[in-house]
Amino acid sequence: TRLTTDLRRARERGELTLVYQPVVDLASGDIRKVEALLRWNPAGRRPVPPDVFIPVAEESGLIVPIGRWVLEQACADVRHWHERHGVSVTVNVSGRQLREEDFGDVVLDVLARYGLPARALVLEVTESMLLATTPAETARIVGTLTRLREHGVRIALDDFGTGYSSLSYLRTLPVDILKIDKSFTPVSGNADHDRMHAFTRAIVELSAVLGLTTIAEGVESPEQAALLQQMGCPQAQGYLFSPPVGAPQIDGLLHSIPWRQ
Ligand code: G
Ligand code: G
Ligand code: MN
Ligand code: NA
Repeated sequence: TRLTTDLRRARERGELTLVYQPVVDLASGDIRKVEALLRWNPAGRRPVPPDVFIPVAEESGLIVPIGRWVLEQACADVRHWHERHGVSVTVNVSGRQLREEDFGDVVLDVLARYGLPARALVLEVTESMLLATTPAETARIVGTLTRLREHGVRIALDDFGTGYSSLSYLRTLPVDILKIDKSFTPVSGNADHDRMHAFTRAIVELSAVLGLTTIAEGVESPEQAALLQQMGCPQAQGYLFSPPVGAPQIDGLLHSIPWRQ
């Protein structure tokens, strides 16, 4: 398709960029991580949203070279943030990338070339990436993630709560961090909100019992942040703190955190 052809040239034309969204420690307000999110601004056209071009990139296989570029750029950008502020970068990874034979080597090579400790990198995977895999492929993905984890790279399970069998994947996958999908972030005023709060609380407690770090996504109000903190959720991201922004703006936020003033 036209989109695939254009996406194939996007990287060499410099049309791909990364923006970063802070992940905040709810108790202190400190920025602990930044999530790298890919953007595509084709010349002379409106930006194409990620939920449109990521699936195209996955189906065409272009996510493999694009994903390598994302990893490279994210590691280049986080170096300074990690040295000065102890901040890690979280990078979204598609099943297609994880199924590549050399994925583990590629990640370790990028870390080595930038002189980055493995701790500076978090890989975000989803439950849905395992939906269409054979048992052999699943075993290989688990093997790759386990190897990276032994080096100190952390693994986050993204969009938790939206998949089909969250608990079985949580048992299968080697995971350090659980990201609660924004549809579970408590909303006050919702007629059903006591019931929703019970779900959110149960996920936070499950995560804690398993020894995982919990991150709530889509936090937009101080009330939501307070409620999540009461539930025992340590970290959050969302428009309350910052939308995804360019690397220079992250530098600014790290030097003066507006929500802490
Ligand atoms: O802001 P938001 O619209 O950026 O992102 C939508 C979704 O697109 C994210 O939740 C994520 O699943 C996906 N996405 C964003 N950046 C990347 C990326 O670099 N790689 C992959 N595989 N997915 C990404
Ligand atoms: O990787 P993932 O699919 O979880 O990406 C998160 C998506 O959520 C991105 O598209 C990001 O732009 C978006 N997002 C980030 N913060 C908020 C928020 O506070 N509210 C809403 N509705 N969306 C958010
Ligand atoms: Mn994500
Ligand atoms: Na998510």
